[in-house]
Amino acid sequence: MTDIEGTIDEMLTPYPETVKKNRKKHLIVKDDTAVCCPQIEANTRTIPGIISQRGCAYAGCKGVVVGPIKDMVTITHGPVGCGYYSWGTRRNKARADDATPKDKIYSQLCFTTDMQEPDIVFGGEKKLARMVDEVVAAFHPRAINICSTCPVGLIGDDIGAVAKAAEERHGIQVLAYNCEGYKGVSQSAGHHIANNNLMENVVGTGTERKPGKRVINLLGEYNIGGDGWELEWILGEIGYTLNCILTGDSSYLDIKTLHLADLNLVQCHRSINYIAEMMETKYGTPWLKVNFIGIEATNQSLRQIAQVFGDEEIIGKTEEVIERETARVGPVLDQYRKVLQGKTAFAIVGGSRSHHYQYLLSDLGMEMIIAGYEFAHRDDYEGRQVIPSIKTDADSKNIPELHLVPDEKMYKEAHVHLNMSKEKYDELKTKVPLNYYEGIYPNMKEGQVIIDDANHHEVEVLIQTVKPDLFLSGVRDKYIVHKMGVASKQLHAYDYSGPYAGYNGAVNFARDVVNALTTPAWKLITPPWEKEPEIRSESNA
Ligand code: CFM
Repeated sequence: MTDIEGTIDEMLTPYPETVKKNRKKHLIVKDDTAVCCPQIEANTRTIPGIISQRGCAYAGCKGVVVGPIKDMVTITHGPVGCGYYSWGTRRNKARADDATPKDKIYSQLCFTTDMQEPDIVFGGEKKLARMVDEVVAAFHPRAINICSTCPVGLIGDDIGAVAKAAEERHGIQVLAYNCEGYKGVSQSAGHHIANNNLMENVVGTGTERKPGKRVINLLGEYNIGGDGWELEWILGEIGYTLNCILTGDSSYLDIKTLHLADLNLVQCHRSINYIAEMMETKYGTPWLKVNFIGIEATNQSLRQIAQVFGDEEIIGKTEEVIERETARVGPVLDQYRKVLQGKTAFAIVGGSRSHHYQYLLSDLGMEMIIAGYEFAHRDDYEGRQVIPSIKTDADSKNIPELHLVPDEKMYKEAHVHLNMSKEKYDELKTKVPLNYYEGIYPNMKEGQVIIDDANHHEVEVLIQTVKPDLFLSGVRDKYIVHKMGVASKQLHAYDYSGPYAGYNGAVNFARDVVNALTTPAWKLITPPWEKEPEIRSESNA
């Protein structure tokens, strides 16, 4: 047994047998000699009683996918808590532009029906309808989202009917999302619910293609800390027309025209792969998994996009930007690398960032020795080829699968979208991994650990025994880990910093990590386990 396998064994020891058996399936130590795929267990229910870091379906739908759409008002139908705690905490930035002036930006506001006991007893539909009327009268949004929270599903309010009637009254689109928190095992369910609704009702309803030879969408980029804006100028300078960043700084108007783009780029596979796949089926739009976190990763993604379009002009301009930007930030990163070289990191983040940040860490001479996700699916770990073999359980059946067919009028084969011959497209597919994501596993090294849906106990044991130099996670465990004497950075909200994407982003990240690792504060901290014995409950003693 290797050291890390011993640590994992020890970590699982306090659990009852059934829990131990369950949790083992969510842990993989990378083994280069393994003949088969790891078959990690993922996207299944967290064991009751264990506090892990997941969110709920409402969080995934409202908080992640539809809430950031800047010119739509998103109403949380439910008691005030869900609306309040999902208000403005994700740093998905948005700005005014010609199409969306300042008075049409609502993504930073919080709208909720604030259901009270009488609404729970007698139903909240009338209150919701009144709220839609008030919102229209006061804000005149282009369209409205209604996101339901748990009690709405329990009492059976028909938000679809309320939305339909409101559409007729006001002549604007009102979309209803049955994204009650319990609809899935995590926020991942909410991503899917949101993707379905946008795809069914918004995408494809616009008619004006933005000008340009190469119109692209950037899907699954939420402009946290301004990441999307960093990519906007890079892609713009190279010669692409960025039609829509979904949903970072995105507008309802742009989402209507997603289908008019030539190519979809997918940054976060977990939250948006549904739209990418459905657009491939319905409109024939090809998609490319990209990663703009890290210099090498950014360069590789830009080169692959250029290859997809394939003309000399775009390939030349891409190389020019890569050369200039890499040379510009290189010396700055060299300085930071002096501090960071050889340092280790442990990351548990959502459903895609652990993979993305492996590349940036590696640019800085660091190694991610433990990589975890909260709610990823097996394909995010092992690659999309496993999708047909994933068993559907009762929880995944809660979310309707849309079975789309090619659109009679708007479907075009992928090579037509890219303005090339079928032969050339087939050849392109052998060089660029179109419509595919390989997952995090192939990028892990021998002996490194993958952990799915980790909980506080497991994080504590791993931090104490593996002693990484840096922990990358969220606010829920940031301060616990700080108190253990280990630097911790939030990779969800970036600790009020960012952007971390692209070239300038890499510099910002390196600076923040160097600051975190070198602050004199660490000299003032003695980790608790060095001065106090561990306190355990009776049943575990
Ligand atoms: Fe995608 Fe995200 Fe992520 Fe995600 Fe998220 Fe986020 Fe995330 Mo927090 S959409 S899966 S549900 S990249 S909010 S912008 S940082 S957990 S790793």
